[in-house]
Amino acid sequence: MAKASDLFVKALVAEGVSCVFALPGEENLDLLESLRTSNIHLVVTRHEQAAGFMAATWGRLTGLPGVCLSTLGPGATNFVTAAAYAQLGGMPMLMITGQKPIKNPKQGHFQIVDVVDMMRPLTKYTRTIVAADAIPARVREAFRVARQERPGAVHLELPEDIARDSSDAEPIPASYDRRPVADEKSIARAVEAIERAHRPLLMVGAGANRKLTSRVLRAFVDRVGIPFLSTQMGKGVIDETHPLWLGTAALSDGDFVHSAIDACDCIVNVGHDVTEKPPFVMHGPKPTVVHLNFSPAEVDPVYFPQIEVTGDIANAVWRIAEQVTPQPHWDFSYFDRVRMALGDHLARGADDDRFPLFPPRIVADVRRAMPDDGIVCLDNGMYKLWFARYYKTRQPNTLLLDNALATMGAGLPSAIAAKLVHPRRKVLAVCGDGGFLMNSQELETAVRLRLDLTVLLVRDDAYGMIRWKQAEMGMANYGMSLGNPDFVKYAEAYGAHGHRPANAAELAPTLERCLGATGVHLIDLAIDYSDNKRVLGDELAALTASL
Ligand SMILES: Cc1ncc(C[n+]2csc(CCOP(=O)(O)OP(=O)(O)O)c2C)c(N)n1
Ligand SMILES: [Mg+2]
Repeated sequence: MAKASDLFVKALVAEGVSCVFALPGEENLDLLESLRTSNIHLVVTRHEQAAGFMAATWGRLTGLPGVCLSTLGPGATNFVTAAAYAQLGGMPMLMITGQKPIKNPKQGHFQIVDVVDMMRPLTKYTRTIVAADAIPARVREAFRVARQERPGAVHLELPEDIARDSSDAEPIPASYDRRPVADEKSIARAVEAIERAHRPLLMVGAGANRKLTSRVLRAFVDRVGIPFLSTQMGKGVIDETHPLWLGTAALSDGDFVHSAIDACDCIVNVGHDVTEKPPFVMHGPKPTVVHLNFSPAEVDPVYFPQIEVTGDIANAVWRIAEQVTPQPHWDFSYFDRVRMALGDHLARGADDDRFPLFPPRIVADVRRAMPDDGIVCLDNGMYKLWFARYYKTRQPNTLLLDNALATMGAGLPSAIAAKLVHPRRKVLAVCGDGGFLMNSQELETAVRLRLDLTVLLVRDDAYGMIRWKQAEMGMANYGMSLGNPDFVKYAEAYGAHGHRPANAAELAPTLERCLGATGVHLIDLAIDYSDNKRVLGDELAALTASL
């Protein structure tokens, strides 16, 4: 007979778990003891939300569910935002929470929240483990469901008396399983729609960033010659320095990508689903939208594709590429103009030397400092739009951003997880002064783990993104200004290194130095958002109208 908590850990190991992000409580102590004697790396964090963001990012980057652990009640409620982050972002993640004894409770309702029910709308699967013998099946099912397309969050509650029980059950091995492939008739329909169109376009969404689709998509574009654009979470699947790149749907409207979409008559939408902010809004029968994804399209007032190709993306793209014959009636001349105008526009501001810094200059300096496989992890704020629009992403999952829950606070935790998954790659978190302070305590975790990591903190002393929206809506500037600590001293108090460029020219060498050094570095960088409206609003509207 084995102790139930040992069996639980054995089942985790059988699923390939090598790291657990945790903020333990007394209800987890048996499980913790079983983890102590396993080969699993325990990463203790300073907030459960951060542990959850890390586990979700682990899942996002590896495809294997990331695992996080918390106590009952307050620990579990702190997981809620991370659960939504994983669920909406399509990131496989398992949350394990403790619970008081269920067979013989002795403390009334102290700290008791119905965690399983609380997790129901935020997860694909949530269960209490009520018997030690049930552990193998529950763990296997949780992992199977978390990984299955579309991936997401799952939750298991392990009460302390069950954890202390014993069982002679063994973990259930994973079955041999392949993703189903699309039906030949749906492929034929897609091919026909593409060939019949005059101006077909390819759109790459988040789902394409989850699996190994990069090579086939690139081959599709090269062979068929159709221009492509991407959603924010689809960035990097095809190298954005490719000559057929038409940009990223970073803004809601009025950008060059939207002109291209308005002009096209067929969009092959690969890996997109409605949890990501819509890259385009469907109004009627034009354009023909071919939804190509692991799962069928969820119909929404703004998304109701006419053709669905459901099945493994890579396989479907490869088969379509084999069958599509480039057509003499295809006319990409308008898209060529869009591409030229976009290229000109993106180059503007890259060497602007104002201080505080102009966002395109920051993006340009970061791009020059980061190797192609370096990972930039964004929190949520105004700079996300600038990065999504300007940062030419060259490899899959090298610009991690959240355009699904779009929560603040995930920048630093996701960078910590990215560094743990890819210890040899350069990792840079980019955070606003608002979002950074939501989980800045994790600087301690990064320092304790001896990670080599840089945080670029763009400081406008405000909730800049909302201030921008407020101005766009013609409202008075109100309720957005912030005071801030001295971030250099703040970093140093954690045992990290603080830097504060004093002019635009100092940013590039500071980035270079931090990314090349060991340890945790924070760059406190003053940013100037005063041109948001001019560049992203008025200027773009005029330019796109004149195409
Ligand atoms: C958890 C959470 N709270 C609130 C919001 C709404 N929100 C989006 S961006 C933003 C401001 C972000 O400020 P900051 O991090 O300083 O970035 P900035 O826009 O100033 O560059 C807010 C409040 C959110 N997305 N997530
Ligand atoms: Mg700010």
